[in-house]
Amino acid sequence: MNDLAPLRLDDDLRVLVLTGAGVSAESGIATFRDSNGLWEQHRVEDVASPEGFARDPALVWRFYSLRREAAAKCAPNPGHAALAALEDRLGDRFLLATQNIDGLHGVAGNTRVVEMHGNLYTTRCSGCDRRPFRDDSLHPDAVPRCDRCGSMLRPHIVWFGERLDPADLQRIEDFIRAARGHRMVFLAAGTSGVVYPAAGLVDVCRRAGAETVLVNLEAPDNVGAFDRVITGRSGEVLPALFV
Ligand code: BJW
Ligand code: ZN
Repeated sequence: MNDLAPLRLDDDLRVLVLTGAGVSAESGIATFRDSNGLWEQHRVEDVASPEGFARDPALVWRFYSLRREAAAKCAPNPGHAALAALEDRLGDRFLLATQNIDGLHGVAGNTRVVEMHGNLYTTRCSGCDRRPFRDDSLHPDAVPRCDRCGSMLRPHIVWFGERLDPADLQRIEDFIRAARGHRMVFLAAGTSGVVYPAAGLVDVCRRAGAETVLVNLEAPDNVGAFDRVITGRSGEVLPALFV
């Protein structure tokens, strides 16, 4: 049964939030494991993997161009706003780790954000070490090239089989370590709990003594790891969760 009791905010509280595609669903952005994980008959793994990019980079750029175009029309929803308000109240006692690449947490006002899987509007070179750069250009037909070295450009996104940025993981680990000895809540919202290492954060936080809370439309794979499970839409549950 749903336990809708709000979480009490006190001066000792540290909150690590993990969000997934479900949090952006009410903004009109499709979740991953909708449509049986297919995109125009392609498995998502094929358009979001280094092997897929090597095989057909134009297809991958079409996929991400359409997603850039679609996400640009979307705005944060009340779930995003609730997390921005929570950061306002907690300051450095708050960290948001998101698997989403749509940037909507930043638009909503969150600044303490780790974009674990990259950013839809950032591009990098597959050949040289120029810094990843902000880029909202669309490439539905041809693969863009680096104007420094001529190699193919690619979205700055962590695909399957790719390593997450160690600095991002370190930032999350540091937050958890600093929260030891304090009251800590790990709150996951809108994620199916199948993609690692994000799906393992709940266990890491449990071991560090956190209370673990999940807000999701349905019970995901790792539901057993949570102390509290609230099934519902994040845009409706999150605004009522903190007092
Ligand atoms: C709502 C809602 C509403 C709907 N309100 N809720 C350990 C075990 C097994 C496998 C592995 C392992 N460790 C690593 C792996 C391999 C792999 C992996 O996890 N595979 C699994 C699928 C089995 N992981 C990796 O490859 C990662 N890399 C890695 O581990 O590297 C190691 C390494 C070391 C040394 C050298 C080299 C490598 C990288 C993972 C990157 C994932 N990237 C993607 C795609 C790119 C981003 C993009 O294009 O957008 O990121 S995959 C895709 O899944 C995307 C998402 O961020 C991610 C998570 O999905 P999410 O957010 O959970 O969405 P959904 O759709 O699955 O779920 C939405 C949920 O919301 C549902 O439950 C709905 O019910 C709910 N919902 N509306 C509330 N309104
Ligand atoms: Zn280059």
